[in-house]
Amino acid sequence: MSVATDLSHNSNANLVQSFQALDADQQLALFWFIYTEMGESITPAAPGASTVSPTVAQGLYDQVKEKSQEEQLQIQRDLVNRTGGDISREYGALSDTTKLLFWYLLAQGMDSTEIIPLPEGYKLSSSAESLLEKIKQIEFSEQMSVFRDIVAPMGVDPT
Ligand code: 45D
Repeated sequence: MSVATDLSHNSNANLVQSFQALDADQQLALFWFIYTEMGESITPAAPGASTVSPTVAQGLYDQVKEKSQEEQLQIQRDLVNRTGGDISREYGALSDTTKLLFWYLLAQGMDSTEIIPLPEGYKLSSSAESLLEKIKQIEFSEQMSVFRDIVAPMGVDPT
């Protein structure tokens, strides 16, 4: 591995750790701001090009969509906190890429008002804000690997 790759790997691991050090609400809020920043650069990959299961991600999303706004928020807090019930366990069984697609669907659901939105005027903490700036500066492919590492351990191991 080249020195450059190695360095970027280390700093990406730091970004993931800094993200995980935030409380659950700040993680959710930061993740939302990331989505609003990069939303347009996310182009759904060609089906079959990866280990993503669009139907599975959609099925889990549809279950969340049916819940009340309060429950939708609780479900997402549970995922971040690695607690919770059925949804957290079903989430835990997904591949990392499918987890990422599921979060993407949730964010789109917030856009379309199927999912509880951020409160009006909600502000990031300064540490979340500075993390957002750092994440904006790395390349798309690195962002993807950071996000994958962030969403991978969320939820509850179903086994
Ligand atoms: O009241 O097609 C707070 C792949 C405060 C491949 C709150 C891909 C209190 C296949 C907690 C803030 C999977 C790689 C409320 C595509 C309060 C493919 C609520 C790429 C209400 C497209 C906060 C996918 C809430 C990618 C509800 C790159 C926050 C996906 C919710 C990237 C935040 C997805 C959410 C990202 C954030 C998703 C749902 C960045 C989601 C971010």
